[in-house]
Amino acid sequence: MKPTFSGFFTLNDLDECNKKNVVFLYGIPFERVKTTKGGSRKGPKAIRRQSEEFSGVSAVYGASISESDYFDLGDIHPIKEKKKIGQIWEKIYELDAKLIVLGGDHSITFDTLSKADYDDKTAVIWLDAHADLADEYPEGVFQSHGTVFTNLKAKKNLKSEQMLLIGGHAYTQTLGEYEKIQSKEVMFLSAQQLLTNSKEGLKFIEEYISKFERIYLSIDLDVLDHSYVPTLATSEPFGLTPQLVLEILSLILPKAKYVDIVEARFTRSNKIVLDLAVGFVYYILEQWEEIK
Ligand SMILES: [Mn+2]
Repeated sequence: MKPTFSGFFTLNDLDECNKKNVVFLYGIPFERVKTTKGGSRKGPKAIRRQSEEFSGVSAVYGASISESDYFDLGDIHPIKEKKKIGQIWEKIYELDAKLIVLGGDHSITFDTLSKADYDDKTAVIWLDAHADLADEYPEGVFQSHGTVFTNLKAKKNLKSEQMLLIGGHAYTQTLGEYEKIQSKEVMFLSAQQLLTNSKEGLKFIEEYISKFERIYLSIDLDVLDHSYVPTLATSEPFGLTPQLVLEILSLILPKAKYVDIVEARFTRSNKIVLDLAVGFVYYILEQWEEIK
């Protein structure tokens, strides 16, 4: 049997759910072009399995998960089931629901967020070591984990102010991306700014969020320092601590409608990244419970 995220009910038929304010979760076990070590496609299954081992009662977590409001929709194929993603969004807007998506590599963010609704009060925030703002990556490839936010900005006609990259610390893979950040094609708060003066950094995030009503949030686990997530395909030194990520999340989550967690590549001997991913999911649920 396929594992369900612990605390969630399996929901095979969307029409069966008519409850307001619920949380949906699905996985996209998918990697597009790979220039780096593969394996993030195994994330959804492994994270669900790890959720069964995880202690939700700790100094960080209360035991307040109310399981009747959480529904696991299983895994979705981003190309063959494009239509289904659109239908899920319709349901989410109808029920005032929220969505958590487990990747997959970072390209899967585009599969879901390109089907979402946007207005002037909507912002896209991504936590990431890199900008993912290439026009093509690798050369000749226009849809990959390196081009996600270029594609989303163009497709949805988003303004520079509507896009914020947080925690970049190796933030370019190409010179073009560096120029885009320099010329403020998106807003940017680096890992170094946050680590040097976290008070200032968190204040910047708080002020940014106050201008918006709805946030779509993408967490690339490589925003964490290399030492926490050495198994990732593209982890980098001088990144954020888990504690700082939690503090950032607590500011963003009250307005977040969507959160994805991507690039959870692990090895047989090191599965720490799976615990971090599960921990973030429970933290997200707790923060959302508080604003109900
Ligand atoms: Mn990324």
